[in-house]
Amino acid sequence: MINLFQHLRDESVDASLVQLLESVINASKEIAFRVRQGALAGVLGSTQDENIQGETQKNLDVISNQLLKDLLLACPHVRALASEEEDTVVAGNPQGEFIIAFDPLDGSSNIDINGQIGTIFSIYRARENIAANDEAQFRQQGSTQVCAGYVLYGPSTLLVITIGKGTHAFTLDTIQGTFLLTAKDIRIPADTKEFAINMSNQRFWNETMRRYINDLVLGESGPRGKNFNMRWNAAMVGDVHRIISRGGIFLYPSDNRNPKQPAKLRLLYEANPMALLIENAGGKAWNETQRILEIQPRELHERVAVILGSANEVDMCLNYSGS
Ligand code: AFP
Repeated sequence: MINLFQHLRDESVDASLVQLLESVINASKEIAFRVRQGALAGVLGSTQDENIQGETQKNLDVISNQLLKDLLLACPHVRALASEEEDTVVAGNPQGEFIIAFDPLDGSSNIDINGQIGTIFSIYRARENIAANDEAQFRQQGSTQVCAGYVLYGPSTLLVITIGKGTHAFTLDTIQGTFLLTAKDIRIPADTKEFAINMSNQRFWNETMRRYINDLVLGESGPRGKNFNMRWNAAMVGDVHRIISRGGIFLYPSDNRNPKQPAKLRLLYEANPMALLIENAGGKAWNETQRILEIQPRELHERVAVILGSANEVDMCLNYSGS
């Protein structure tokens, strides 16, 4: 098996991008160690603080964010970084070629129950003639990402990454401390019988989404004519990995719980990187009206509806009549 950096060399990846990825990988290995230690490392539980999202920060959120910031700001190729746990953009080297956005620990509500959690990252080329700490650096459509990936801290620690040509998975060899290529050019089946959604929000969805999901639940006794299974990890990184592994559709639709916040998932460091990974594995990723990678970002922490996964099922959902 070849390791990540041999793979990147084989793919002729830009040396400065490789060095940036080394910073991400080194931080993720530190995070993986602490996740495995759990209570023994004193990383569980919550802080007294809230992030800009209004969410209580878990100790591991803060630790993971700091680990990534320290290593990324020490990398000369990082001009700026944005994080779910940082209110604003953090400037790096003004001559850095890249900017990076990340969710340091996606699935925080799973930390204290030993559930699946992960780090999601998204890398763009820096924009010239814009200050390193200007949010405008990150107002780039997801289709311009040069690299996107996640590290899933599960029974094994996995890196799933795309650098434009295909989506590949690497497994951390904890003895050697290296990520080894374990799945190359992953392809997501176009059809599926598995969906992922938080059903407790059903009364808040629009009528079409309620009918689409209801018909999945009706299975072979309803208009779909086949039975479906449901999974919900409460960590996008875990649900997306299942879809990358065996197909499915993941939905976090808009809802009317809070008119000021009709959507939950963040465009910059959740929806966009996952959309690139999914599309480069043959899947589709839309909000309710357009391809996620074509959304023009406006705010650093803006939120979008997400419908992604097996291409034919995403199409079915987006064009649902239910007749
Ligand atoms: P946390 O990181 O706050 O746990 O949120 C995780 C997440 O952003 C995404 O990873 C999940 O798919 C989604 O929220 C779960 O949302 P619900 O808790 O509303 O099901």
